[in-house]
Amino acid sequence: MLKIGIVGLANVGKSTLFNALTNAGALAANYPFATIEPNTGIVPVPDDRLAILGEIYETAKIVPATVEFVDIAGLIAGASQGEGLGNKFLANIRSCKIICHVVRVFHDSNISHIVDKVNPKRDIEMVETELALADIEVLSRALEKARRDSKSGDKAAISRVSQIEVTMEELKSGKTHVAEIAGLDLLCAKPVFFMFNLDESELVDQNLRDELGSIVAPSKCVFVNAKLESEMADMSGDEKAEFLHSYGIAEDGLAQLVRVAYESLGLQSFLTAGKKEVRAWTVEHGATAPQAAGVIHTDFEKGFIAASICKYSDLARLRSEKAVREAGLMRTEGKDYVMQEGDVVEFRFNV
Ligand SMILES: Nc1nc2c(ncn2[C@@H]2O[C@H](COP(=O)(O)OP(=O)(O)O)[C@@H](O)[C@H]2O)c(=O)[nH]1
Ligand SMILES: [Mg+2]
Repeated sequence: MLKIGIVGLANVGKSTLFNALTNAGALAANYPFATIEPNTGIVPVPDDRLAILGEIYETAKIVPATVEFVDIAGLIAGASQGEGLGNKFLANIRSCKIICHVVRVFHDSNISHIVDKVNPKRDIEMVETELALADIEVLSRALEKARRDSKSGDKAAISRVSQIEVTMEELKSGKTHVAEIAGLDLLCAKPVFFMFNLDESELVDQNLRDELGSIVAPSKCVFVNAKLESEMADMSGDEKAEFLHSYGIAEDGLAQLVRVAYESLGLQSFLTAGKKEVRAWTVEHGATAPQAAGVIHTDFEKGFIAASICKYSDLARLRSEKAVREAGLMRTEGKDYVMQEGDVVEFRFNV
């Protein structure tokens, strides 16, 4: 499952957002250390296609793909040194696939800013510095070990020493993104995207969006208002759509966030559908049919024979598998087939 780690300074709206996204009841409070234990929540990936497939296949069982969010306590300067909440919560994001960096843009004199006032660029740099410092610490430990191992003349250990040294230098000289080193789960090696928490009144301000986007480019970003997101958390689909429309917004925070996380990681979804259930699955771009089968079950990959595939758009238009077949739009694909977004698939396999 895709695991997304939420980071950012304290009081930028992480827990408010996390609550809205997961309804998990994390504590949102005007206090720097409100979220002391990491909170984990699992949420369905929004996908309108599933309900339509449910109608076509006459099943009520709809299983969306899921993503996991980890909300951590806010970073303060010195977090990597074990001040405040220290390394403990930074360790919680090492297991995440991607980092969602939440940045405060909203103004509210009642909500204290950890430094002084709203300054997205400086805040981003502060968090990046803490992440880099935390990685430098991990690298220092790994370097000691690699140096010991290399004493025997072991080639792999010797090359690891230089790899670690190079990466440490990069981070010390201010680079914020580095290549991963096997086994270290470096925070600065993870893909990251930014979530700007804007004032309601500035949410659709295109100039502001462009300005913020250029701070973080080429990383992707999304724009939300955490308070609106929490108001939407309890709304039905129609109500939410109307609410979004009234603010001139196309997608809610979750939909934006998942879309951008998928784009950043090169992920796509495929669908399986039948009377028993309709379900969405996640694979990387470029995955072959057997690899996609392996997402469902490792045995499916090993025993892969073929896949019957049609496009979701054809199925949605023609309203039945039979009609798709009759129109010649159902294909049989072999082991070299590269999966496409929106493929509706039935795998054939030996077990
Ligand atoms: N005005 C305003 N307040 C917000 C917004 N987002 C969060 N807050 C408030 O800021 C405080 C800190 O939020 P929280 O989500 O706990 O921040 P965290 O420390 O990053 O987890 C809470 O009192 C929230 O209600 C926002 O978009 N606008
Ligand atoms: Mg929090």
